[in-house]
Amino acid sequence: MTRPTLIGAPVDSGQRTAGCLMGPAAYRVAGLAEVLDVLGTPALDRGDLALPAALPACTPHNPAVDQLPATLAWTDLIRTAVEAELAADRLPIVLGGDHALALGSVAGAAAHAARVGRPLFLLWLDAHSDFHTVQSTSSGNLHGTPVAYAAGRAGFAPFPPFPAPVPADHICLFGIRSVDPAEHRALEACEIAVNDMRVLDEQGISAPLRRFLDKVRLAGGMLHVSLDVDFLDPGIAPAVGTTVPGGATFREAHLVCEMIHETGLMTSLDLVELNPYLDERGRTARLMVDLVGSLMGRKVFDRPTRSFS
Ligand code: 4U7
Ligand code: MN
Ligand code: MN
Ligand code: MN
Repeated sequence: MTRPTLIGAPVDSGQRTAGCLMGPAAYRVAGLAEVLDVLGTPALDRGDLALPAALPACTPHNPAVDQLPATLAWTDLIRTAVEAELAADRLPIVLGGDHALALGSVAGAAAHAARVGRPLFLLWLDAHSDFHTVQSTSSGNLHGTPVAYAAGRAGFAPFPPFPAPVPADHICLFGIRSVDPAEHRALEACEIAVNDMRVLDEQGISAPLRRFLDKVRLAGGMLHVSLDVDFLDPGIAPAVGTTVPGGATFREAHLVCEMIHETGLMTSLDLVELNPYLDERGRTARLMVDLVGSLMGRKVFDRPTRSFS
């Protein structure tokens, strides 16, 4: 198993509810490193990335956009950090921080995948589709844009062009239950798999996920997993600024993580949107750490690994 590296990314420029910058510390307090030790995959902890004192001066064409200079600087830092870990044959786990950090992490994964000539696939576990562009966002919160950036959509000036856009049929949105009209129109015009909660209610978690993981395996792909806390039902994961009712249950979330582990396909991971200031005695941070345990191989019983074909 590839050794994990923890990259603290206390990004809070992608939205306006203060607190996400406490995320990396909360994961450490909740025992993330210890869980990985017990699983026999100890992590290298690189500490937290930090923004330079001077940020690039830039003004967006869309006046609604908030904190663009900081998000541009984070994107560059995180892209470089993720790409370096993948090049060193390690599994980067980015500890957020809000979801704007995925503008950088997916770019790093895509740059690496292009360099080694492997296709990149993206599994987006989220209540939201995050398919706005810098141009289309009306809230101005850039944590709602990373899927569109990864897909190579236009409307991202002044961000650098995405290194190697992820083809739409390599992207799987999972757990979706909040999509803005502009995102809806754009998603209808492309081949991205939108597994909204209606699909998961009808088909369960495992069939749609297995379809996607099979595709990744058959293509010999790399798999970037981006786990937004609001994928989970707010009843079990209250520490998030953008709660949406009707999310994944405790067991559904663990099953997703266990299935991903069984395939051995995951090559990079984001943990995003945890806002410890909104938590109840650390329960959301602990749940996220437990889910990483499942992603990295914790199970109650060892079963022979099934092949998903
Ligand atoms: B998250 C939203 F309007 N679509 O653009 C927006 F509903 O990373 C929410 O998934 C974005 O939490 C949520 O502001 C971004 C809103
Ligand atoms: Mn998100
Ligand atoms: Mn979300
Ligand atoms: Mn959010």
